[in-house]
Order: sequence, then structure tokens, then C-alpha cells
Amino acid sequence: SLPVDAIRSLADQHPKPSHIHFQYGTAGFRTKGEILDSVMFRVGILAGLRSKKLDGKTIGVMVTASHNPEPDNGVKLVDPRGEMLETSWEAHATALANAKNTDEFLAALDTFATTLKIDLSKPAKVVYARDTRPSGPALVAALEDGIAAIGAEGRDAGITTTPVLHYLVRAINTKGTKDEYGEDSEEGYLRKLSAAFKKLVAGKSVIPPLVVDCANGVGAKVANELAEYLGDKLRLIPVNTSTTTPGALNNACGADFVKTQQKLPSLPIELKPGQRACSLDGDADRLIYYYLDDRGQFHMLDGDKIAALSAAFIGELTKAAGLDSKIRVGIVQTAYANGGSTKYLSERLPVKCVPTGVKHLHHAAEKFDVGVYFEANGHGTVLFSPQSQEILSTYQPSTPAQSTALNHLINFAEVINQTVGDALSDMLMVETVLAHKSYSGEEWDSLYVDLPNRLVKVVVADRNVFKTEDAERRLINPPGIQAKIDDLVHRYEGGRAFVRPSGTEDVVRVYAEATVRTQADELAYRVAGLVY
Ligand code: NG1
Ligand code: ZN
Repeated sequence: SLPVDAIRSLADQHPKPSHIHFQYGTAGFRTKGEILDSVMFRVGILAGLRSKKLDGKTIGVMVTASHNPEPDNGVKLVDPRGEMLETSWEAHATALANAKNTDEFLAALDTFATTLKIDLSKPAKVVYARDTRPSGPALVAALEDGIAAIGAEGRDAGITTTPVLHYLVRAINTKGTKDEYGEDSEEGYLRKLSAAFKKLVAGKSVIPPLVVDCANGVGAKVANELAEYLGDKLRLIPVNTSTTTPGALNNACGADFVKTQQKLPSLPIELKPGQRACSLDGDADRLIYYYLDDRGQFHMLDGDKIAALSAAFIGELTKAAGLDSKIRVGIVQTAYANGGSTKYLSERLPVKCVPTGVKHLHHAAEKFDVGVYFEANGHGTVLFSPQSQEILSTYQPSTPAQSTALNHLINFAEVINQTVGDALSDMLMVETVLAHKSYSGEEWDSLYVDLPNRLVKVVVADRNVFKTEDAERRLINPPGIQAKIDDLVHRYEGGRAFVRPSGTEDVVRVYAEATVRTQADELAYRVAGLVY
């Protein structure tokens, strides 16, 4: 049965603020850090119960608000394979977080454990980490109270990136099995990635140094460590690494800033023409590249460009290895993918469009032998199915060229963090492809031309009335609006626009693209006018 007394006495120390409704959204709970104490405590208990439900497998908890402002914070659960929490548990998390007081919370827990048939006598293990936000330590303390209250064993992974935490969860749960993912430590992660990268670029000419904007967040710590492991193979220049300067996190820098502002972040060094640089977001699970051309003009290489670069390369490798009939490469995008990328990719490979949110992308990518998924904002990874991993490890190449390609594929699967989007791992993947193809940023950029686009937020009375279909590309409610959007879109050359409620902010997002910059802007603002 539930350790009611232990839970009660600790729960009383973490009361829920009365006027607030919490929601487990696409990125877990996310709001101002100062109101999250009760949520953290309850998530600790929930993680313990999830672990018990899954026979004592280790569950992950990440405390971060990613690219959001410094005063924000958040928390999300990670399932045993390093993936996002199973969808059906999101509603349970929301219900538990909103129980009004300790009595209601205990009653909700009891019903929950009974309905889900959770065997409370099972052991429970939780591994947790946080980013660099000032609200982090207190929130982790509340989380630890929850973990202790349910009698789970907690492991503190300290301050690290979201993708490292996901990696840890998978590594811990596969330890000693034939699917062992890697050593279950941050060093193990760094060793795995850097070793695979070094094999991939062995014999390639010297790679020019890479500026890495760390958004003044936790990525700075791991990027600095990675730089040591990589040494001369790839000289990283981590910048925006001020993790203790108040207000610096994600401020005028980082992947989200670059993507949404479509301009250079503030950098302490000047980029030379053609020199490539990249930005991580506040928890290092998003990556955006860019460079300035000879005229000083800014060029962004976003998640779509990363998908195009890497998918094409994997396709070439499978062909060169003689495996193209056995290993089918596919791409998963969302409605935010630039129309230019969708055109380029669908002429070459199968492309699937799914609703926003990593879990949708991840699950769709699992249906391919090798599934490449990226959100335009730079969150993404590549998944090798168990069958294709099996093929790679047993295949007998018949020529030296096939053998080389096979080894590259094997190392490619190692350099990629297959649990979740990982800025640093994706960066090594990009650098691998650039080195193999001897591409500059400009050559990579020229794979296809991005359509000018504009993303705007609209604050509405109730975003929940906005309902979509067709992977969020069409609005079905409020009635009548989609017809008006269609009308507008037809008037713009290369026009495309859609409206959807955000899953992480209390806003509705409007996206528009068109052949000409001013037209894309105009279309976005006119569509926004329809929902306002
Ligand atoms: P919402 O707020 O639902 O648009 C945002 C991003 C998603 C995803 C999630 C989770 C955009 C337009 N949306 O979702 O792609 O990354 O946050 O962090 O970038
Ligand atoms: Zn993030």
C-alpha cells in the first residue's frame, strides 16, 4: 500500500498554490519556476510510481525550461528507453499536479495506483538532472522529497543537458544487456560520441574551428568537456558560457533566438565570412547553424537543413554499402518545415508530416528502418530500427568500398543520440557530413532555397477552442476561419499558412511562407488578423 504517513508529512511541506492550474504539455510542466514546488514534489512521486509500474526500471526526470526565459522552469519525465513519457500518463500527471491539498492528493494517488494496478511493493528507481537556472536547486530538493516519500531510490545526475539525461536513462536500463547503450555517466556519453566521431573523420582533412553559442546555459558545461575529448579533431570554440550571470540564459543568444529572430546571436567574437557557427538552446537539445557570406549577410541552417544534409548522406551510405534495398531511409517533419525543404526531400526520400511535439516525430520515425526527424527549430535526431542495427552488425560487404560505407553507417549510429534531439551529438553528425562532402556552410545551404517565412504569436481568450487536423495544417474550429485562410493563401505566390494552438505557451501560433519576404510577412499578419 501507499506510504501514506511519509507522503502526508512531506506533502504538507509542498502545498499547491491555490489559484493555479498546471498542465503536462508537450514539454512536461513548464511555467514560472517560483510556482513549481508542489509540482516537483508530486512528479517525484509519479516518477517512482511509473518505475514501479515498469517493474523497477529507471525513470528519468529533467528539470529545465529549455529556451524559455531564465525565471521559467519545468519538469518532464523520461521513460526507460530514454524516450518521452508515454502519452496516456500525461493526463495522470496533470490530474495529480492539480489535486487541491494533501488529502485530495493522497486520494488521487490511491485511485491512480488502484486503477493502473501498480504493484506498490515493487522497487523504484529515478535518475534526475537539472539545467543551470537559479530556481533549479530548490526545485530539485522538492523533487527529492517526492522520490523519498514514495520510497524510490534516487540518483542525482547533477547539472547536465536534457539529452545527457535521456542518454543516462537508456544506458542505465540497458546495462549488462545485449542492447547496452553506453556507459551510464556523462563521461561515458562524451567518450561514446567523441570516439565515433573520430572514427568517422579519420583521414579527412583538418576541419576548421567551430564557434558554439551555448546560450549561457548548461550546454556550455558539456560543450567545454566535449571540446577536451575532441581535441584537434574538431576544435570547438564555446562562447556565451556565462552560466552564473543573472539574466544571461537564452538572452539575445541561443538556438531559439537565432531561429525566431532569423539573425546572428550576440557573440563575443566576430565571424569571418564563410566561417560556420552554431547555437544550442538552454538545455542543449536544439541546434541551429549559420554563417555570414562575403557581403556580411546572415544565412541560417536550421533543423530542416540539418535533416536534408544528414538524410541525403545516410541514403548515400546505404547505397554505397549495398544496403539500399534492405534499409529504407525516411524523413519526418512537422508543418513548420520550410516548404523548400519538403520539396527537396520528398523528391528524394519518403517524407511524413506529423503534429508538433517530439513524441509524434519520434514515433513516426520509428516506422522507418532509418528515420530522420527534425523540427525546423533544430530539435531532432536519427533513429536506427533494431532490425537495421542488426543488419549493420551482421552484413558481409563484398567490396572494400562497401566495407568503408558500412563502417561509416555503424559509427554514424553511434555518434547520434538516438534517445532524443541532442544539439552536441547533432553537431558532430553535421560536422561528419560536412567533412565527408568537403562542404562549406554555403555549399550545404545551397542544397535548396528556404522560402521566406514568418512565425507570429497571437494571444487569444482561450487557445483550447482552436482545433486542427491534417497534422495541424488545417483548422477545424472555430468554424469558418480555415476557409478565410485558404482565401488569403491563394492570393500569395508560393503561399502557405496555418494556425495552431501552442502546446507550451498560452498563445496561438500563426505560420506563413511565400516566395517573397514581404509577402510572407504580410500573409502571416493577415492570417493573425483572422484569429485575433
Ligand atoms: P509549441 O509551443 O506547441 O508550438 C514549441 C515548439 C515545438 C516544440 C515544443 C517543445 C515551435 C513553433 N514550436 O511547441 O516545435 O519544440 O515547443 O519544446 O517551434
Ligand atoms: Zn530545449
